[in-house]
Amino acid sequence: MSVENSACARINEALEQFALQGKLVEQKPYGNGHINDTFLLAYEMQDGNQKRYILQRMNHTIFKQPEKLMKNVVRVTEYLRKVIAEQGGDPDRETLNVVRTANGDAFYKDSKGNYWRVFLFIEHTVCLEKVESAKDFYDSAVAFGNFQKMLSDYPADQLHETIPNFHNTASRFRDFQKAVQSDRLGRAAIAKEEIAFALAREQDTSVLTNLLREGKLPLRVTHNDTKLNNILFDDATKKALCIIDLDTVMPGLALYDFGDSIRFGASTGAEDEKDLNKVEVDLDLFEAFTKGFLEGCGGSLTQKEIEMLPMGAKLMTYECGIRFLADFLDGDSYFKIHREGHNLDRARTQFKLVADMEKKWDALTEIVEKYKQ
Ligand code: ADP
Ligand code: GN1
Ligand code: MG
Repeated sequence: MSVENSACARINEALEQFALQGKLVEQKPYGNGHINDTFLLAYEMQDGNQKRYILQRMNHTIFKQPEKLMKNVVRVTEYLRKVIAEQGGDPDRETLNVVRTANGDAFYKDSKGNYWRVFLFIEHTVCLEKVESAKDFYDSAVAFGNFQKMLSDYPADQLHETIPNFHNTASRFRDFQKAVQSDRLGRAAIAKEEIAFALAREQDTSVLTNLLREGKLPLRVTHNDTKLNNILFDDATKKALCIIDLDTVMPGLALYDFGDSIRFGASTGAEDEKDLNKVEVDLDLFEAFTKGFLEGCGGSLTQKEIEMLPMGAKLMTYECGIRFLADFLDGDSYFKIHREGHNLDRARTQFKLVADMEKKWDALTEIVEKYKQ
C-alpha cells in the first residue's frame, strides 16, 4: 500500500462516512495511476450479490483545493449524465458517478486531513496499459474526441482550474530550469544528456500558448490527461465506454487531449521502458488516433487546430518529459515511482519519442493532411 500508515488507518474512518450498504468483503489497492491512491472495495449484499466501488484518497499536495476539484467533478459528471441519457446511452456506465457520504457530501475530509471520495465501480470493463490494436486506439480517440464534443456547450467559467498552467509548456519549462539549477540531490550529472535535449527545445515551448493568446486557437473544455488508462473499455463490445480521471477537466486546447493520447498510446514501448530501442512513434497508430479523434470531435476542430495536431503531440510528449525529469531532479515527490530512477526512465522514453517525431515530422504532417476536410 502506497499510502502512509496514518492514511491507511483513516480508510475505516472514511468508509464509515460513506455508509455503503452490505458487508465489506474486499479492499485492495487498485490500478496504475501516478497521482491518487486508489482502492477497490467490494460489499456483499443481503441477496448474496456483490456491489463494488472505487475509493480514492485524493492527492491534496498536487490538487491544492480538493473541495473545488470535487465541485468540478460533480458538475461535469452531472452534465455528462444528461447528455449521455439524451443520446440514449447508459449514464451509470458511460461516465463516472460520485457516491455521496451519508451527509450528502461529495467527499470526506478525515481527521488527519486526507480527502476521500467514492465512485461506482464500472463493472465488465477493462483498462488498458498499452495499446493492443489500432482498433482499440481508434476507439479511444473517438471517445476522447466525443468527450470534448459532449462538453462543448458546458460553461467553462464554472470550472475551477485544478492545477494552474497545467499544460502551459513554457511555464513547465521554467519549473524545469529551476529544478536543474537547484539540483537538490546532485542528480543532474546523471541526466546531463536529457537536460541538454530539453534545454535545446526551449523555443518550441510557447508555440501553442502564443497561438491561444493571439486568438488563433480556441479555448475549450478539455480532459487534459488523456492517457489510455484513463478510459475503460466495455468487456463485451470491446468499445471505449467511459472516460475516467476527471481531476483535470478544465479549459484547455483540443491539442492537449490529442497530444497526450499520442505520447502514451502511439508509442511502441511503455512509458517507463528502459530499452529505448523499443520506443518509437508508430505511424499506423498515429493515423488511427488522428482519424478517430477528428471523427469524435464531429467536425468541430478548426483548420488551425488540425494543422497543429503534430505539434500538439510533440509538445505534450516533451512537456511530460520535462515534468518527469524535473521530478527526478527534485526527489520524486510528484509522480509515484516504483523503482530507483523511475522518473528518469520515463523522461528518457518521452524524449526518445520527441526525437522520433522530429525525424518523422513529414510523415506526421502528411497523415494529418489526409484527414483535413
Ligand atoms: P490517477 O489519478 O491516480 O491516475 P484514476 O482516477 O485514473 O487515478 O484511477 C486509477 C485507476 O483506477 C484507473 O486507471 C482505472 O484502472 C481504475 N478506476 C478508476 N475509476 C474507476 C471506476 N469508476 N471503475 C473502474 N475502474 C476505475
Ligand atoms: C499523471 O493521474 P494519471 O496517472 O492519469 C499526470 C498526467 C501525466 C501522467 C503521465 C494530474 O496522470 O499529467 O501526463 O501522469 N496527472 C496529473 O503518465 O499530473
Ligand atoms: Mg489516471
